[in-house]
Amino acid sequence: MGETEEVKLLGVWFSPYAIRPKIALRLKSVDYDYFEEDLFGSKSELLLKSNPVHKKVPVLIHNNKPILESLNIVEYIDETWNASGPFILPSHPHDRAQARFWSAFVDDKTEEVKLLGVWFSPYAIRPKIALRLKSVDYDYFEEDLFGSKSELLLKSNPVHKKVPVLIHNNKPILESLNIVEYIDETWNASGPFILPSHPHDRAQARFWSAFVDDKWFPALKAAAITKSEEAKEKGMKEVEGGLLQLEEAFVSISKGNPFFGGEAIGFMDICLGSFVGILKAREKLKGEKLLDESKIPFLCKWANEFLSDDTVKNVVPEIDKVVEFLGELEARAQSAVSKT
Ligand SMILES: N[C@@H](CCC(=O)N[C@@H](CS)C(=O)NCC(=O)O)C(=O)O
Repeated sequence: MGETEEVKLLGVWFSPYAIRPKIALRLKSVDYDYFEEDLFGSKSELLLKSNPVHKKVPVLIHNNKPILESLNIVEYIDETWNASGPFILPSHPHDRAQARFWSAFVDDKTEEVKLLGVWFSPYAIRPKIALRLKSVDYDYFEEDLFGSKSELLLKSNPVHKKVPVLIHNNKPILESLNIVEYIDETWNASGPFILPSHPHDRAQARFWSAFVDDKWFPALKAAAITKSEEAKEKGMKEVEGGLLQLEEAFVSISKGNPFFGGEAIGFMDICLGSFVGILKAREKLKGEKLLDESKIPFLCKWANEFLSDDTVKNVVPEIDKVVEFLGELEARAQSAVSKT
């Protein structure tokens, strides 16, 4: 190798993956320039340009050519600087295959992510979107809430016995928005951040999500099931009022961007967006126009942007399927009332 050799390593000090190329480069006595990334602030242009697929560290840049994935980088170092230092991979093909088998076992099998949900639950949609944003693979278990709940659900969430439940390496995480925050923090090195980075913006996102879950949606649910026409009318007024407040919040928070989270889907988008399917289904089923362009034009546009976003597509159930389900649910509730 000549003197024109340029070796750069992008990493973060705490990443076990970034340690690997550091050891390999030292074994081979290769000089390099190290660049510490700020994964909690903003990633460098060089990282985004070098690893546009995963946007992750480590990245080795050798004479302007990026090499990605830590173990791939280690193999590259072993092959490129083969004349210096000891060999890193075993010399016999069988031993090499074995080393690759066990390294894949360590990297691919140490993470066990399970999600318990039901397809129609707006709450269960939330972790699905978050896991997709972070490109996390997981095993999904559909619960039967109308039949019998699984042992795993009852054991994991003995307090509420509700979905969603995320089980990460055998530890359950409960409550949909709590799960979304956990996903954001746990897989912080992959995908975009879900919560805003500034504490004030984060506090605001949590305020509005609590408004949606504790006030707005419960009002819609109560108005939907009450038998009293007067209570229904009063409840729907409250729901519409809530949407007007959310419209104002959207205009102020999104600052002209398509989402609450800015250019990409964030925490509040996941929270409120999980109910868009239900609003659209109720409109089809009952002609109840809550997403009314003449009253909340920005939220209407946002709702369509949300549903057509790549991360959300195929996660939110089809509106017609929800319409059918809501119809069945209503028939079930009515037959229960007529039996009493
Ligand atoms: N606050 C909870 C609400 C979850 C929830 O209500 N899940 C419903 C499905 S939509 C459920 O599991 N219901 C079962 C039950 O009530 O027994 C969250 O955000 O996760």
